[in-house]
Amino acid sequence: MKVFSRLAVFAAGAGAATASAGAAWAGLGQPSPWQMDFQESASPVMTQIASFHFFLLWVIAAISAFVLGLLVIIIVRFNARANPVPSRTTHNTPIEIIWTIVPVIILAVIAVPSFRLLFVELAVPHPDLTVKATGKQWFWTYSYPDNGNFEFSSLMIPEKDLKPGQPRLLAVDNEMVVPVNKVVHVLVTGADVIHSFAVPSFGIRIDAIPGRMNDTWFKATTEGVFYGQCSELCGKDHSFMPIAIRVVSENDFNKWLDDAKKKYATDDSAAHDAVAQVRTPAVQ
Ligand SMILES: [Cu+2]
Repeated sequence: MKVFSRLAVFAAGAGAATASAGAAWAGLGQPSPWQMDFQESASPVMTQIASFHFFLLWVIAAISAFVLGLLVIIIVRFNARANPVPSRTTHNTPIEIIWTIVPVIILAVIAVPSFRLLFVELAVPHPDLTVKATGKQWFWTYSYPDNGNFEFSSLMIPEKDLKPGQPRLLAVDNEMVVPVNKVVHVLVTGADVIHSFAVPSFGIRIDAIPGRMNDTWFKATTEGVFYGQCSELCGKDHSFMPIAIRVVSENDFNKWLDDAKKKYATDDSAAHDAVAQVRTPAVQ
């Protein structure tokens, strides 16, 4: 009985968490223990992805409940004992028309918001700034082509060097920094093999392909640090090339830009490349 009461509490908790769009158990910008849902949204695109997801969840739940209901009716009313002489009916035109048309209507109802969301994700609004992210084995470099064109590498902080508050496998030495409430156009490419640039709280994920420039965008609505990970198997250190984006006020961003222009004036990515080569022979 104890198990059942615990299960009931768990189910109630899960229901409450789902009802509040998962806010209770989902981290903002990073995963949280016992997370049940998406990470909390910090961009208009992710908000739309989450609401489309919950809309679909209701559609799926209704269809599943309907099918389960039909099965229960058949099992109870039409088993061999309850219904010893079965009907020999093979066709019913009205029902056949209904079970063709209703699924078409359901698919159309799903398709409209689905395509609308796809266009929102793909059509980049006029950007306030552009950042180019290049996936390498196994770290990211970021450059700011319309703000001095400096470039810097972003490497994961090893577990032994983590400071309090820095999440394991996610914190990096040099974060990508962007201003809050600005449209950031992200150019994404790969330098060696295919990587993938993904930040759950912004609802972005796009492949970083050598020889090709992909692009995506986000508008961060909250200040803070938002983490993501390479999301395309790219070699032995695939799990150790996190993405960290620090969202700051416009003032702080301009201050950071001034410092960064000096700090990264000399291209240090070549040095990092050399370090990466020594540390881990590239596997193509
Ligand atoms: Cu990768």
